[in-house]
Amino acid sequence: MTRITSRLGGVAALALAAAAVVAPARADILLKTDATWKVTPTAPAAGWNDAVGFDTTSWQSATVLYEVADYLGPAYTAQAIWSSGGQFSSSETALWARQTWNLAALPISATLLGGFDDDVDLWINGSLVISDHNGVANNVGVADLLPYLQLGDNLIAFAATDNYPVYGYNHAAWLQIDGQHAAAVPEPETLALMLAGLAATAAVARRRKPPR
Ligand SMILES: [Ca+2]
Ligand SMILES: [Ca+2]
Repeated sequence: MTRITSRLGGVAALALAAAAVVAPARADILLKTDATWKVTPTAPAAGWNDAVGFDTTSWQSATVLYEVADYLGPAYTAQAIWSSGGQFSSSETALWARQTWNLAALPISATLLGGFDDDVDLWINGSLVISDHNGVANNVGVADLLPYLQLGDNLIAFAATDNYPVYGYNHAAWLQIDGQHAAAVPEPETLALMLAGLAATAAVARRRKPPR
C-alpha cells in the first residue's frame, strides 16, 4: 500500500509539472464571412435558419464586396458579402445567408461582432441572438456566444435588409466570431509525461478495483 501511495504522489507531481508548461489560452478566429457562405436574394423556405442539413443547392456562394480590415484593421479578416447583385443592386435589397461549421472542441470564450447595412436578424443553432431594426448601418455584437454553441456541427444564419427607401441602394453584411481555446497542444515531451502519468494512474486504479 505504501508503494502505491508514493507512486500516486509521483504521478501527481508529474501532472503538476506538465500543467505548468502547457501554454495559456489561445485566441482564434472561429468563423467569418467570406465567399464560402451560402446566400440567396429571395426569401427561403422554413428551416433555412435552424436546420443544419437544409438544402442550399439553389443558393449562391456569397459575393465578396470588400475587406473589413480596410475599415477595422488587421484583426478583422472577415469579408463583407452580399448576393451576386452586389453592393448597389436596386433589385437585391435583402439577403439571406448561412454557414455551417464544426467545433471539435468547445471554446472557453466566443464573441461575435458584425456590421449590417442596414438591419439584421441573426440565429445561431436556431436561437435568435441579434435582432437589429434601427434602420441604419451599424455594428452589432454578442458578448458571450458560449450558450449557443455546441460540439460538432453548428449553424449560423442571418437575414439582412437594406433601408433603401431612406438611404438609397447600398448594402453589405459581415461578421466575425473570435474565441479562445483552452490551451495549445502540449509539446511532445510534455504529452509523453502526461500519458505516462495517466497510464500509471490507470494501472493503480485497476489494481485497487475489488475483485468481482
Ligand atoms: Ca441597423
Ligand atoms: Ca443601406
